[in-house]
Amino acid sequence: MKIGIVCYPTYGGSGVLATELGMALADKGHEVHFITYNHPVRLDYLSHHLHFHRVDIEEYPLFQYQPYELALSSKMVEVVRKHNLEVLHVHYAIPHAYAAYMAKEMLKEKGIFIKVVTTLHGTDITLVGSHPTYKTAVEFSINHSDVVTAVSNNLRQTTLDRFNITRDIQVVYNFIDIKRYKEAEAEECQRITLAEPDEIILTHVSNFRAVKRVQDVIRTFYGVQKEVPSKLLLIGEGPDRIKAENLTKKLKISDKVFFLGNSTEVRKILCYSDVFLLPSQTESFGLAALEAMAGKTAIISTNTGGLPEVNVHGKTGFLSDVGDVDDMVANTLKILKNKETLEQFKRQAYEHAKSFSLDNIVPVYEEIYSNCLQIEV
Ligand code: GMT
Repeated sequence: MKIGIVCYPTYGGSGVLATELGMALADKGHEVHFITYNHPVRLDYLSHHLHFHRVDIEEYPLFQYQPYELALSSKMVEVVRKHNLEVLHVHYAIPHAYAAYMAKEMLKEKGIFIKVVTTLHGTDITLVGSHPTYKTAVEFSINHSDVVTAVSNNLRQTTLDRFNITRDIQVVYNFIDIKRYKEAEAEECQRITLAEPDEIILTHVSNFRAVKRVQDVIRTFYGVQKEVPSKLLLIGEGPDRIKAENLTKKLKISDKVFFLGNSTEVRKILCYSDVFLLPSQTESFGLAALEAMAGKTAIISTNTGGLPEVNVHGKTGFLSDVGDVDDMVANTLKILKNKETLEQFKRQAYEHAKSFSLDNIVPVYEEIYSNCLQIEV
């Protein structure tokens, strides 16, 4: 099949998932075209099966805001026509689903009938999408896609609760390529460079937005390091990073906390990790937690959104109420009670991660594409 993938090319979960999906589809022989404003960060190679088309934006003095949707939908039309694409798979509703609808209508005028699959990822529904500024357009573009998927049961239900949806939404969980985690583990895991042999390593990966509650990560670590020798690694960049750094200074734990910035080496860093902290306010799925589980890491997370569908309480880690730092500390210490308990949680996390393996999920998307090609125009 010839598939166009539209996503945010950044470190956010939806862009990561879309990129991994595109690469997996190309590996299976499909022709995949990424259409986005920058080279996706996780796209490590291009081939005759894998292409990238940049959406250029023209600056014009009249525009206070550049009309990205216009540029994107025009680019979609151009790429669909030039490469005879059959399906456009757009990740994150805003503004991708809306731009895809416009592209579809423009193509229809030229006698080309492209199919549009929209995948809802989370904040496009829970935070930004349901805001009155965008709600009407988001609802319209969900209802006018050929197929709509959501990354968890919780996100599907939230979408149905918040919008007037007149169609089905299929749940397709996010996935990981478990083989690549095994490779990262097989390469030498340089744990010793970061911590003493008797020290526990806790990790957090995010884009440091308010929704991630990074200060709860720091506070949880503060409680843990009082009881157990440990280090905290934080990967990512974003608006709350400075606040988090200031909190580590205030709590006098700066020497145990490392801010590593954005990284494309997340898999390698996760191989050091014992416990992953994800105390988010809301999380439709928690791909970062799944990636940590694939790297054999136990999870301490909140019980919000789709997180309970990924992190199984008492098995892969523990769930706490949003903001209940004391409970997160107590749960982390339960996991760190002794070496055997920690190893058991890490093993169970890895085993559970396997059920979200690429080999199980990518065929679901392939089936969705081939089914939607059968939908009458
Ligand atoms: O919140 C992020 O880290 C980025 C955001 C995105 O769309 O780029 O993530 C959302 O999509 C991910 C992939 O499906 C999910 O794993 C995240 O849970 C979701 N984030 C939220 O719901 C806050």
